[in-house]
Amino acid sequence: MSNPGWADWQAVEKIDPEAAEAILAEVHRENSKIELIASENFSSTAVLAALGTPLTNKYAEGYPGKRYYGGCEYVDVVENLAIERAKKIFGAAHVNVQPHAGAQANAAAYFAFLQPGDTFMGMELAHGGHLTHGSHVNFTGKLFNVVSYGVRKEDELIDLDEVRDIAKKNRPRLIVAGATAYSRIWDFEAFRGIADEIGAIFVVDAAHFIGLVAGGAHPNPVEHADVVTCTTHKTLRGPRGAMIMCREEHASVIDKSVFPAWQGGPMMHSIAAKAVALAEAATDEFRTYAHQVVANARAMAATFREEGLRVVSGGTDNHLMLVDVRPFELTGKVAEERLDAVGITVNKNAIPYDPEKPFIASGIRIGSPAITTCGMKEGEASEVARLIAVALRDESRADEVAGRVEELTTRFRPYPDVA
Ligand code: DSN
Repeated sequence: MSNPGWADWQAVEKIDPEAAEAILAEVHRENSKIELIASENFSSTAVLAALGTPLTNKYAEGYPGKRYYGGCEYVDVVENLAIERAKKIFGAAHVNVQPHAGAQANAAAYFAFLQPGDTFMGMELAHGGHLTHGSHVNFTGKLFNVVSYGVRKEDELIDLDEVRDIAKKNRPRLIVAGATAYSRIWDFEAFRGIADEIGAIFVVDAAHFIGLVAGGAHPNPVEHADVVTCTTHKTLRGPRGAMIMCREEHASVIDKSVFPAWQGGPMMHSIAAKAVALAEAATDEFRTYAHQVVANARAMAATFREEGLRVVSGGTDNHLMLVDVRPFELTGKVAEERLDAVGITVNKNAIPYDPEKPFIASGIRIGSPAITTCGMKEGEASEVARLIAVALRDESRADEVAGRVEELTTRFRPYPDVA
């Protein structure tokens, strides 16, 4: 097919040189730093190309075949492609690919079943949960009566007996499992059983690990949950956005909750890019990728332990880990800054029962999805963990670490064709 020619970079440079300069600088940053933020990844050039298309022009409120605007025949095709691909990959009965972001997907999922004032149960933010799992600064904390579960102090794992006790005592109408900083496998079957004991809706927020599910490197929550929400830009490696999957019996309330309750016109360029990402996620190459993400995370956790840092809960089963930097007498904030100075990007993160405030924190969160996209395997992942330990232990070796980061990013970069 001929290139229709709309991806006209020179036009951006001509019309808006200031924005063009900042965009190119960001691509250069992505190419030249080691990216370890667990929620970030690098989309393929196919996904990026689909994002930059005239589908951004189209209003398509409604759903395929039932739109409020004319001219939707081609956007219907791309939305159906995304839906059918997601159904096949995850074994979902019903899929909605319109949520603009994870928080909007969660809002739509919750309000499909809840009214303001209802009791809602999710994971405590300070123990790894997300803002939309009940934080008092979020709509969930403001609109629902929130009860939270966390991890045990002794082993930093979710205590299912405690989850059951809290659920039975407070009888939430909806329980959400999922986190932004939990490195272990969730027992979805046990959560399902607890939800069933009290007649609650069971939602899994799979935003972080959905790509591992797609690649067969993580259990599939779709088999157990009433509703699964996820983002499409983390381990799934698609465009920034989200999806909701649910049982057939919930299809109508979920669709109505996304549109017209929570959103207006869907972003059809983003939905087209979701379709492309899901085509990629169905390949053998993606399966290999997902397993490598987990292997790399495990290799990093082992190296951190060897180097004397403490990995929360002792290790990882997925794509991320929390590293307690107190053994090196540092805070998460200082560690993040020190690593940034040598070209390694992480985020400071509270660890469970953290004595520090969240903006200081005692830990850093490390994720392997982005470096794995760049082609790193266990050897390089371990080396990156060792470089982190060196940079944190001995500031005088910063130049040596930065030099090695430069060598690694010359070989392992997301967009090698962009100078
Ligand atoms: N901000 C994401 C993360 O970093 O985990 C969650 O939305």
